Amino acid sequence: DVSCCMRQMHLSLNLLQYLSGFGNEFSSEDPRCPGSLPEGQNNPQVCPYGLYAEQLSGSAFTCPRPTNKRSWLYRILPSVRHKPYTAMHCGNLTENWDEVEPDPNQLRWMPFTIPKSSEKKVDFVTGLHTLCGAGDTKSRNGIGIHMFTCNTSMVDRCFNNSDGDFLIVPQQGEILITTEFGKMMVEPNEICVIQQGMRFSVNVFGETRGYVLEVYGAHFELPDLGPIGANGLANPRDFLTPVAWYEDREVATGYTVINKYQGKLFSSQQVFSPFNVVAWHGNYTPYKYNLDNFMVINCVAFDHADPSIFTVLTAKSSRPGVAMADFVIFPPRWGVADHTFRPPYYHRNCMSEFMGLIKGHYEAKEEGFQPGGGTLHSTMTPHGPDRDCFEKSSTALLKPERVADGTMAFMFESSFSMAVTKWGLETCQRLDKSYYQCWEPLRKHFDPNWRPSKQ
Ligand SMILES: *[C@@H]1O[C@H](CO)[C@@H](O)[C@H](O)[C@H]1NC(C)=O
Ligand SMILES: *[C@@H]1O[C@H](CO)[C@@H](O)[C@H](O)[C@H]1NC(C)=O
Ligand SMILES: CC(=O)N[C@H]1CO[C@H](CO)[C@@H](O)[C@@H]1O
Ligand SMILES: [Fe+2]
Repeated sequence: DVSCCMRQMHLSLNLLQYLSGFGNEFSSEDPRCPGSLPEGQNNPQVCPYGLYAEQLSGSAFTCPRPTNKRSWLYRILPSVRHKPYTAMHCGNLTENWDEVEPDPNQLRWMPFTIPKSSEKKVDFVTGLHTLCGAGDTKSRNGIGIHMFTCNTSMVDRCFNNSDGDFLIVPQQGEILITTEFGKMMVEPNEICVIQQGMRFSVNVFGETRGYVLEVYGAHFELPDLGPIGANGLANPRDFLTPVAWYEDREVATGYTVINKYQGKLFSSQQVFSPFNVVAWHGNYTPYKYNLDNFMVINCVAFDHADPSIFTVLTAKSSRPGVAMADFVIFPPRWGVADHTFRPPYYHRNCMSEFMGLIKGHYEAKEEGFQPGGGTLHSTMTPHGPDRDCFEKSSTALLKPERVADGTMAFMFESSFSMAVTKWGLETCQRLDKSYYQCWEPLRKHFDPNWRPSKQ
């Protein structure tokens, strides 16, 4: 069985990689070709095994060292050997943020529909639907949030995103991602990042759904830890990248490279598999991370720390401390705060907050917010616990308790004020128009005669 064999292969293919810091230079050779990585230089006159050398730059050449990213790929044929790109149908993928009028309301979506293969075959690329976003791929500043729902593997098709990085959050169904750097199996509760310009192809094993956060113009990095110190949150050692894997496969019928460029899709044909990299080295690679490895830090006395303590990865803007987008999770943990209203508090935020649910029940909304669905609370749009949550938690006996067991909710938090697409508001037909009603039953508790009790 193919999927089982892929899974086993994947287990033996992981390497530990470090996301940042001095010496974050890695290399990998396909074990079938020992010595395929040139020694002592990047671009020899003749590469071992008759390979071509090709550099993939993930940052401007002159970026300071901590943000300078590039990898050298040693491949059977260079990427440039392809026919010209032609425009293709973009389906529900868009970067047009003016399709519909702005909508500042709290928005909630029921789980997004996965196509049944009996209806039509939809693969990862055709199954990308843009929900919301802001900014501009051309000026390299912005984000897009997409849902992917698919039921078919990509066959002789790969995707190359010239616009930005994809942070992929599978929610239902594992995905096998073949990249120029090797293969990664990514299961729900794991995430992966495919950075700008890295070609990849997605295999699925059934009905598959997940979320994508795309950022234009920045790469994800680990947040600084400040007073937390050297250890905590997502630790660098838990990020994995694949080892080199190549196929020397000619495709007479044509292999399609789909390029997302300035928000639109283009396709080009070539006669060989693009996964022909025998060896690589550098610090610009795809990677994955298991959310169970997140070391949770939280309040152990009273009140709340801000949700930024749950940041897994951040894509920084040019303003200090302000993210284009943060990827934040709400993992299983202990709640121990004394004399505190423990659930998330009522608030309005200058950032916009998109939330998704991988599994379980989110603590501030036990019903309504379901795995595979989402919510968007836009810039300064008020939100917080529903009435049941407020009443229960205001009178609950406070003792140490487990929070969010069996649950993994996450947030894409962004400094952009995001536009929702026509697909998100209308076409997908998953918008829950009754969402606002969960706050309608909130009632007044104000008592002007209340006095502090004398003790
Ligand atoms: C766009 O989304 C709708 C609803 O989710 C779906 O029915 C339709 O097939 C999609 N269009 C394309 C071209 O994929
Ligand atoms: C992939 O995208 C990069 C830009 O990130 C572009 O330079 C390259 O030509 C593309 N390659 C293919 C084969 O699509
Ligand atoms: C590739 C794949 O797993 N396809 C699945 C798509 O969905 C149908 C049910 O609608 C399954 O039977 C297929 O196995
Ligand atoms: Fe919030």
